[in-house]
Amino acid sequence: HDVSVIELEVDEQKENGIVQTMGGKRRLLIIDDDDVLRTYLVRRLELDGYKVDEASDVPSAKLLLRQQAYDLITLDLMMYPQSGYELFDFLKEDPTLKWVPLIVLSGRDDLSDKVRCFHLGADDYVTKPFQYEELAARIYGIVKRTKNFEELAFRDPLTAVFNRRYFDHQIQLELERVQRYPSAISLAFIDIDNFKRINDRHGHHTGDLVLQGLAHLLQTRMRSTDLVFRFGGEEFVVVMPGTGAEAAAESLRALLGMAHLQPIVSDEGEDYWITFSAGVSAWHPDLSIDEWILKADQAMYRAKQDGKDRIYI
Ligand code: GH3
Ligand code: MG
Ligand code: MG
Ligand code: MG
Repeated sequence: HDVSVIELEVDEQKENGIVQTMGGKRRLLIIDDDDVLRTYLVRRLELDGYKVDEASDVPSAKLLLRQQAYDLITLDLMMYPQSGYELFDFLKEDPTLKWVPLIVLSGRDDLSDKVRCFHLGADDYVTKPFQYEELAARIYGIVKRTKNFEELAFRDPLTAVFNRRYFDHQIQLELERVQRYPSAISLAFIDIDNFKRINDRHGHHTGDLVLQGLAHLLQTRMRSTDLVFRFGGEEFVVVMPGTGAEAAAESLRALLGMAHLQPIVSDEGEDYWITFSAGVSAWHPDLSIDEWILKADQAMYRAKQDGKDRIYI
């Protein structure tokens, strides 16, 4: 059997100090028909803190990819009866798999294979034999970059809370969860009162600080399982899993009480105070997502009409 992996001497590894592990379990899929290599890779990667699944051919890889989300795939090209190339089309056609990072791990050192794989969407190409440490470093780098990128795409740059795009994505998952494991879930629509006046009197920069201040208050004072989103200008949405409407309204009233007691932001010796109005609605099985959001929005609107600075259900 040819040796696909060049093993570094153990002390060499230590001296180099290059073995980096990934915080939080990331899940990898190793697709290779070489049993020895695959088993070796799975063992090393698991020791480095990854969860690792393996497939020895394209059909079983497809099966796994349909059942499980992966943070990265390594793909062998020469496999039987279907070559690794046959997986590219499968990945490309599925919107949930299209962006999964992929490293080709192949014995083929041809320029044409490399060029073809990158055109097909591979993120990296490593030729066998390879050193484990180099592959691990490449996996680490790609997974980290992908995570940073996803993180950026889902956050509002001004306040660092989640953005509306992430809300659309996450609310779907939250609802699927409560449909499967029934429990309460509430949503609050929050809108700062007279925010335009803050901008007009003190300038846009102060307005921005106020938005950051409220985002911080929401992020730090709500439960850690609550999700905070900036929905638009001075509107925030909080999703509260496991919380009924009354309890949700109560925790927002407590927050409004804090805003009454202390300025939302102090900047260069100036204190800025705000109040906000909020509408809360609990989900129930007859409500679509849009109806659920609308209910909270309408409750917020009533709170505004009745004089602001209050929370309605
Ligand atoms: P109400 O009490 O009825 O909610 O009135 P309001 O003044 O808070 O609401 P309105 O919707 O009239 O004004 C919202 C303002 O928010 C208008 C817009 O200029 C400002 N705004 C939106 N996005 C930002 C932002 O990112 N930074 C700052 N500083 N202002 C913003
Ligand atoms: Mg092979
Ligand atoms: Mg508004
Ligand atoms: Mg407002």
